[in-house]
Amino acid sequence: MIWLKDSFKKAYVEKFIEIQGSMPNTGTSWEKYRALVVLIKEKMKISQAAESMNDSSPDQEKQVYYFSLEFLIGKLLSYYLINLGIKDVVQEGLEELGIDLEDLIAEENDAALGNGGLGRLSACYLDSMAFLGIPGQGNGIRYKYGLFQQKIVNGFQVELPDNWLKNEYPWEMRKSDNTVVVKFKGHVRTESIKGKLTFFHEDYEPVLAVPYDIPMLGYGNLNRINNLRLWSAEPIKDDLDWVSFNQGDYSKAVAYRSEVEAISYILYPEDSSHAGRELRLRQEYFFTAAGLSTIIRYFKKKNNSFSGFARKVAIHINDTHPALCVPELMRIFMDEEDLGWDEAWNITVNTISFTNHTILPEALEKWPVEIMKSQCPRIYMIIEEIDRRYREEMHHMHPEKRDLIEHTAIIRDGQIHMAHLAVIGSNSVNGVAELHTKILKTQVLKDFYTIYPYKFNNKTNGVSHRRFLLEANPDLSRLISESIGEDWIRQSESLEKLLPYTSDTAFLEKLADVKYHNKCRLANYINDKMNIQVDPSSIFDIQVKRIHAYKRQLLNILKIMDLYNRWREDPSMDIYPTTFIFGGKVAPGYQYAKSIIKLITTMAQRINTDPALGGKMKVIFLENFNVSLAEMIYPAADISEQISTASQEASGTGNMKFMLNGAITLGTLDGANVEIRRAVGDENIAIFGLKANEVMNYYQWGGYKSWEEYQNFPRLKRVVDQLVDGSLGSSNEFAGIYESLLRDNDQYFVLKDFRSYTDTWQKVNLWYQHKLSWASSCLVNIGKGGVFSSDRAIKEYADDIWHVPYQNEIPGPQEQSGINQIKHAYK
Ligand code: 26V
Repeated sequence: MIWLKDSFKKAYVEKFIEIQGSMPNTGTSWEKYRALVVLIKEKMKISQAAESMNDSSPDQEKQVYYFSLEFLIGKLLSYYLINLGIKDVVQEGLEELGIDLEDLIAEENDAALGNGGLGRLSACYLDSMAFLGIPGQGNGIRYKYGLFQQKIVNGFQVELPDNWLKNEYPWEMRKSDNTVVVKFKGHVRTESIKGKLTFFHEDYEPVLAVPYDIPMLGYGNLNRINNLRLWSAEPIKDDLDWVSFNQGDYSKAVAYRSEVEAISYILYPEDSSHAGRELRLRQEYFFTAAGLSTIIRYFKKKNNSFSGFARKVAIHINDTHPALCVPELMRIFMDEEDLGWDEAWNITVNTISFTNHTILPEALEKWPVEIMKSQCPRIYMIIEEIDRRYREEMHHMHPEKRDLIEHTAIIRDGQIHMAHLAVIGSNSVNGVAELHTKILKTQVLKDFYTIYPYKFNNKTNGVSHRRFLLEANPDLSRLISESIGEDWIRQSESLEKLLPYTSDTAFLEKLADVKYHNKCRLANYINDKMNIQVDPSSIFDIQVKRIHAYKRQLLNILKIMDLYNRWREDPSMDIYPTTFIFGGKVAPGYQYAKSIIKLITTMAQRINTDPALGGKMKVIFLENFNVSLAEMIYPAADISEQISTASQEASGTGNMKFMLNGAITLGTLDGANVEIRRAVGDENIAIFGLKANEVMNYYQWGGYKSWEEYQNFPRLKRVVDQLVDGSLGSSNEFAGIYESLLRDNDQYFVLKDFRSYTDTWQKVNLWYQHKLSWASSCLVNIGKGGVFSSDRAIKEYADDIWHVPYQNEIPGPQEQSGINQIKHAYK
């Protein structure tokens, strides 16, 4: 190993000198970080180039393109060092140069080009595709500003811009040569040329789409480095000339420039309500059109007819945000490649597949016809034609079902229904957990399910167990590998080999030690950031996720208020000391959820400073929850709060990350919690509350009276009253919450589930005190967590939807070519 370390040191020092013109010890941490990234990136490029030289066969492998407006990738350096198998060597080598790798890792900005679960899922899926050797490329937007950074000031959320590109982002590579023009606005002129209707898009506004590629490197697989291609919008070079030539107006030139730059300026921070903003539509068309042009260009290099397109290309659309892929692909085939409608339509549908991620009606995308028509006139014409043909076909097949046609049409009441476009224009429609898929089939998309039953399928979400366990929890990973070997890193299901240890006291004690250590790490962080001491031997009861009414952070804080009331009444109450931890961002305009943060921080202030409690309870709101913080939080959790109103959380993925780190889920039977319960068994999870069918029956038929719950349970009445009776201060800050619960009849059944939630929490609290039984259940959760790896999910997508092969075997040490190759590169 010495040779490797020495050659790394030599290469690193040379690279540093080449970039900075000085020795590393004179540089800043940022400069040292950048030199390391550039060095690694170059080694990857060498291997990529070698790989493409091998790819001379005329028969191109099928490519998967994952279109998503969000990729929440987090930091890459430390993770890639692990994937390359060189973290230890690099760490030691740098240490000998007087450099602490941790300082360099700290320099990297989290790439936060996503809001939450949906964006992180796309990042996990790219990770697994690279690991499994699937040629899978991501396609998205290079937002200049990612998800806002959250500060808590006087207990309120304040948003700060996330200027993540301020210092340059050394992982990305600008590919100016692959720039394309995306056309907005203007008019379509139709002309019959040799008997064929031909369409000319004229007076359009040209927008340059410039791609930046970020390499996606999977564990031990340097042979397959995929790309995340992110597009940046720029005005055409001679924009002044262009605009003044066309419009003769200088102020228009200025307006043009800023309108163009707005497209990739910032990520929309809403993830649960569709506002129908023009700029958002421009973002959607922009990255869709740019991404498709890359696909077509690459395809044409290798093929001379489009007949085999769907066999060589799979395009996946992550939610409806890229659904304009359907009409845009049609446009390219017909207007640019001269295919007829029927052939173009066949290829389009056979190429595109679609994942739905939410049933919240307010999140379903609908675009006013007028906006679509003015921004994308040719696309609008094609959507109209798809709609017309769909209606005609349905009328032909089901002449008696006029309602069915109206319910499923794409254009209705002056709006374009993007989910309908996505379902009609794709060959596969999947939900993200069993329950969610069932709700899609029987409620939200039930009419489509009767028309196209064969399109519907379930793909339960998965998470990268290498990022959220191997990287995030090194102590647990070591303990696992020492006991069952390292297979689990490549084959997550091997974690099941841990199950025999559930009765091994010595092992369970080690497991508890690891957890304690991780809790100390988080406790230190809390102390450093907030100057609050929390006891690492207390229970860490954690809820981290976006703040939203349906996720019911409110239920959690009402539980804490109730506990605090009871403790003050009876200080001898037998409850094990607990630290309640929250984290998560709120969309800036979502006032209700902002008042939930204020309620949490108000209670935290009160409880944390109450000397009479003797530290039995602490409440922490961790600001700026992001991927890096998540990696510290999951390993430190005892209780994972997954308490959404049943039926509302499509899947959840935090639930899986907690589970893999040995936390016990306290949750409703919602999303993937249903499958987690099935995997671990009733005795290793704590389930409470209404079931999805009960909730949906109430929604459909009524019959719920939140007032009665309030009246009939004094402990509940007391906490609800405290929201407005002055106990929490004189302002009427929480009146909105109070009204949502009583006047608006508690849409998310917080009051209805309060009793079973607090009872179940109390049982969990008692259970924790039986250390061995608890640790044994934690271990069952880890052992059964393997099925929730994104490797499993991606294999299912590859088998059932994309029809692409993947590497499934565990290579022996000599076959781990990626690692061997990089070692070779360093020689
Ligand atoms: C919707 C909208 C509406 C317009 C404004 C911007 C915007 C941005 C994102 C979305 C999509 C929301 C859907 C979503 O995030 N679903 C979550 O997907 C996770 C991954 O499948 C899943 O685990 C969560 O349960 C689900 O809520």
